[in-house]
Parts: sequence; structure tokens; C-alpha cells
Amino acid sequence: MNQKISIIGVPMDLGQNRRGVDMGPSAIRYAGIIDRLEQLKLDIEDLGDIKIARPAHNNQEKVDNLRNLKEVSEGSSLLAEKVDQVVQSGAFPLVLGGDHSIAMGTLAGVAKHYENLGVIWYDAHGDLNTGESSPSGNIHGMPLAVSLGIGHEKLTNILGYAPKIKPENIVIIGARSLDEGERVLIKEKGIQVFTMHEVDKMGMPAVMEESINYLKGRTDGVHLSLDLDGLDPNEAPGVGTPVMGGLSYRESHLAMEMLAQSKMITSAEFVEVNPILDEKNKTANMAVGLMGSLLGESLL
Ligand code: HAR
Ligand code: MN
Ligand code: MN
Ligand code: MN
Repeated sequence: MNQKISIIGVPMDLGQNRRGVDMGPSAIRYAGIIDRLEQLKLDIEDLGDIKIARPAHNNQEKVDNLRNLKEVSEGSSLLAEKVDQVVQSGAFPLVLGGDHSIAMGTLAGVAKHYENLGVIWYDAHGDLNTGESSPSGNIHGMPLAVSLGIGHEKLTNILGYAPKIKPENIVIIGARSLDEGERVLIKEKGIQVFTMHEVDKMGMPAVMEESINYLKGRTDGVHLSLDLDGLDPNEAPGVGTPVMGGLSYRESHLAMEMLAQSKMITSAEFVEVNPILDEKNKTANMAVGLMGSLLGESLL
């Protein structure tokens, strides 16, 4: 039987304050994700989009320095339930964002099915802030900390359990914008990070080989959380928080191909595609190309 891939769109833009990232799932579908994956002998099912609130207060409300706490928490809970069902059914969840706050929901739905879920966090940022450490109050800068059980209870307790993952099962790749509180947490928890400095020094093949070997021994499934701002903004301009000096398209393709060869990835999400800030849907097209590589295009 062919592997079943269940696509879930999450039109969430409330985890940060630039509108348009809620159109990410549409932009990725428009860029041809379904056709692309159907060519890979995969059984593709599009479950449509999770219903996300459109608050009248227009993103002004903060509780404990957490912007739109209620809506983000509720949206992530709905996503978590859907992802839980997909994993339960034996399919591979492929989640389309939406801002990166949705990773709290994806991980809540996935991690309950594994003893030791591994996470590859492919991102310019660490997303390890809390309401206390965040310079912005934007929840999309917090989902990795939340998944470790660190942060507001309305977020850490999605699906009624915490933590979702263990610090030693995480690998961050592409980081180049870390806040002070995030650096402290990385050191304190011993989280594996390949910053751009390491990628430049070691090269992507060695970074991926080390990441795969590191996770292979200690995990029973691995989730890929790919933030398109991990890529260089010259190549992926349609993101809300671009940071210069990022990963190239070719490095990222290689990374996805090596993950495909490793056969270790059991769920994935592609987030932060903002078509309003993009150039002719370039960033959504890039995301679709990377999903093709991750799901085995190069192995055929
Ligand atoms: N670290 C900054 C903050 O917490 C910027 C976070 C930007 N996050 C994302 N996701 N785009 O990686 O506000
Ligand atoms: Mn991110
Ligand atoms: Mn678990
Ligand atoms: Mn980011």
C-alpha cells in the first residue's frame, strides 16, 4: 500500500503582527502541491483548512505579553486534534502554515504517539521565547519552548499533556537570530544547534549527516518543522521576519533529500509563507519543491 499523506492547511496569522501569512496554505496549494506529490506514487488527501478565528480587535490584545493568546491557543488545539486523528489513522501529516505558532498544535497531535519524538527545527530563529523573554509578544517566536513545556499554561497544556518533546531530541538548523533568553535556554537544556556559522564551516552535507546520526539513536519518529525564513530572503522573500545570510535553495534541497534517504521523517510542517510579501509566489513554489524532495522526488 502507498504511504498516505494527509494535508492540513492552517490559515493562522495571529501569532505575529504582519497580515497575509494566513494565505500561506492557499499560496502553497496554488503552487501545485497536490499534483507534485501525486506524481510520487503517494496517496494524497487534502483535509482542507482548520478554522481560525478572525478577531475584531485586530491583534491588539496581549495577555502576559502574549498577543492573541486565546485565538492562537484555540487554533492550535483544533489543529492538534486533527493531527492526532491523522497519525492515529496511520497517515503522514503534512501541515501548511500559517505562522510558526501552529507548531505547538502539530507537535501536540504528533508527540502523544511517540515515546521520543525527534524534532528538526529548520529556521533563522530559535522560537524558544516565553512571554517573559520575548521582545515582541509574538507567539510564533515561542512554539519550541512551549513544546518543551516552558511558557503559559494555555499553550503548554494543549491536548492536556506536557511536555511534548525532550530537549535532547531537538536539532535546530539555520539559526542566525537568537534572543538572549533563547541562548540561555539552549545552553541550559543542551539543545543541539547548527547555526549559520556551523553550516558555513562544516557544509550542509556534514550538518545533515550529524543531525541524522544524532537523532537516529535516540528517537522513534522525527517531525520536520520548516520555517521558510530559514532560507535566504533573496531566494524566499515571502516571509514576515526575514534575516540576511540564510540557507540557499540548493542547500535546503540537499537537506530534504538526505532526510528522504534517511526515511526517518514521520510528519512535517512548512510555515511562514506570506504571499502578500512574496514575489510572484516564489516562496510558496520553493516550499512545494522542498516538500517534493522531502517526500522522495530524488529517490525515484
Ligand atoms: N525572536 C523574535 C521574537 O520572539 C522573532 C521571532 C520570529 N519568529 C519567526 N519564527 N518568524 O521563527 O519575536
Ligand atoms: Mn519559526
Ligand atoms: Mn511523547
Ligand atoms: Mn523564523
